[in-house]
Amino acid sequence: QRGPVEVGGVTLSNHLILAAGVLGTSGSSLARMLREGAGAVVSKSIGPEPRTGHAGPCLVVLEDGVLNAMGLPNPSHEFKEELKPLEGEPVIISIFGGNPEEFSEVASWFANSATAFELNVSCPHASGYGAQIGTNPDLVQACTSAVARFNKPVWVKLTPNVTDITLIGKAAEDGGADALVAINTVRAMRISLEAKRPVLGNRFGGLSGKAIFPIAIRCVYELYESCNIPVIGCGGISSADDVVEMMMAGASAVEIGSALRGNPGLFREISSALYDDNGFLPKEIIGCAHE
Ligand code: RRO
Repeated sequence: QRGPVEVGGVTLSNHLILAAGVLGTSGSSLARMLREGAGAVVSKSIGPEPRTGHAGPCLVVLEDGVLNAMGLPNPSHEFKEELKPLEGEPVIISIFGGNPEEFSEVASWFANSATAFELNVSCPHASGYGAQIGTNPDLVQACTSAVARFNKPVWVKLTPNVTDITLIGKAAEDGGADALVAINTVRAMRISLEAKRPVLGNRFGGLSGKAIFPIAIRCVYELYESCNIPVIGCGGISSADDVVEMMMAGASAVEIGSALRGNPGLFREISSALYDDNGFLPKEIIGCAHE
């Protein structure tokens, strides 16, 4: 059904969600994506201190994807101001911290304004944050339960940069997560032949876009088999066929990011191809590839 649908404690007006990072830095860009047909929106990740991010180049567009090392730029608690015009809208606040106490502090600032939280334990290139937490099941569980006590739905966004993503998914579930989001970007780098140095200022970064779609499908498939909470698919989705494939792997909804670059009308485009005339999805596709 086109909507409303309930996934991970959140009522979505359709299955297509704006992914964190892309177009989520201001209230006005989040509002625009809702107007463009997103079923819900996720903010750029907000942390315990304001950050300006890494020195550039921070983002390089490749043939089949996007390489970024933004460096978690965010206005910290000041982001609250951006949310005032969005009251009542489905806005999921992505948050990060270096330990459970920091996750809890950041969550407390948005406990009244957020529809739900998405815990970013998966940034592939930020020292002290992200992967250091997201590769450690005990820390993932502790950060999740620290935020779960605010009585808002908690989604946990996982990194693909681990040997067994299901161990991390189960830890988030044990911590009280309402849904898993898979995947954040894949740790990657490119080197410029002319400059003879890495193309990103930070040297390493995260790869998103079409290139990582098969990795995301594999991760969603594995999580669907191993965990008992909904999985939200993210990573390289750019068409209705991609959404259907992600749902066959086990996704209850999807997040879209890189493909929106230069195509803000994509939510409507995908919706009109995905749903039938009565607003329904192809029947019983979620998880059907497991039968
Ligand atoms: O800001 C970033 O550099 C960044 C983050 Br927080 C993340 O979670 N994933 C990513 O690819 N980049």
